[in-house]
Amino acid sequence: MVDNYGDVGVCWRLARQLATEHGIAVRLWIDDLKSARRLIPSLDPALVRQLIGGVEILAWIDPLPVISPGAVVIGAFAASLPESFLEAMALCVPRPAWINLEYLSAEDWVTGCHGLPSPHPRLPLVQHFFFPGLDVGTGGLLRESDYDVQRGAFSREAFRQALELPPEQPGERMVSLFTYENPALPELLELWSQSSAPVCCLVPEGRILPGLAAHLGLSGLRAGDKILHEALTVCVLPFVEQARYDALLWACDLNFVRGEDSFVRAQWAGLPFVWHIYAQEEEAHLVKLQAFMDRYLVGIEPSAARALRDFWLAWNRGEGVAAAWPAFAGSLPLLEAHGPTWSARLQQTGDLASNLVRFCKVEIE
Ligand code: TRH
Repeated sequence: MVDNYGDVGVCWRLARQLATEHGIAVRLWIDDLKSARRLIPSLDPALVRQLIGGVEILAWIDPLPVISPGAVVIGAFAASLPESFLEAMALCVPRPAWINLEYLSAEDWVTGCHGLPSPHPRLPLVQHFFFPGLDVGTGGLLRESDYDVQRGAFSREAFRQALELPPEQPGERMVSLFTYENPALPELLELWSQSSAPVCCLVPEGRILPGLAAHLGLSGLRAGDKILHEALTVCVLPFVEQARYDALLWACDLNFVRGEDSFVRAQWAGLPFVWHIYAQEEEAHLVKLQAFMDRYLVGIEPSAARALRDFWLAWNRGEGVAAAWPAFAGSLPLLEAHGPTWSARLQQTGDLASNLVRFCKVEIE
């Protein structure tokens, strides 16, 4: 992790779910406890071992302490396991199930690669690829079994009060902005400032604050700041514990999300969203972005589909955002209606943690 939280975010979410919903003893090795503390505020980065939320969290230090491997070993996001640990795995009887948990992609090849074995070149170990995904035949997406209960208990009014947000104005659109730095940000903010309907933009503390402050003519911004700029109100929110991030999505009419985990949570929220994908070399990410849009937009009225494609591409390229906004804003009611249909479709794949447990118990000998 380098000022990104997706990797630890997915691992922490999965670990908690395996522990609390499946009753599994989970050890989570993290190589950057300081960054992880942003999502897990009770974490003490000075401790090499601690128990939080039913999960044993261990500092991934070099050399790794001698420890007997669990029945299942998951290397997430291409993490290479230390040689000494692999050797300990090879000596286990029976040998642990060894999973390589991959990044999420909506590309077609994922279904064909999900579950494939990959023997270790030297040791008697076989690693299996486990791909999150959108379709039946992939590992699915992480979704807690009590998600609907949590959502049902959510009150937008209580959320506003807890954050001491200004009272809702008639016709106001509430937007969350959790995104990477973007040269198009000033353009979008200017558009919202000039819009006929008020826009309340909730920005979690993070890397876009300097750019945002510069646009607003301020030397800096911090959690709690509320700035009124014509029709736009910008409210800076504290970065909250991971389990509380969903509430921000539920509270808003439109969510800007990024990376992997917040992108998935926006889909469960079933509300219109804009995905800022994590940039890769040679624009490989744009292929992934297109693959997702192709799936997500099936069944949507063509003009709304076109509006979403244009706006998402403009946002990800960092240009043409103002030109693409009016049509996108106009299509939000259709996208709002589409959200629950999409979320229901995703649920047909089953949740990733349950799929993973079944895969380890049933499909790996
Ligand atoms: O932080 P990210 O950009 O993570 C990225 C991507 O996952 C990318 O694929 C990966 O390769 C790179 O990290 C290293 O975005 P993401 O995935 O949405 O993760 C953010 C996490 O932060 C997510 O779990 C939600 C959580 N979060 C909170 O816990 N509290 C908050 O207040 C906010 C705004 C987010």
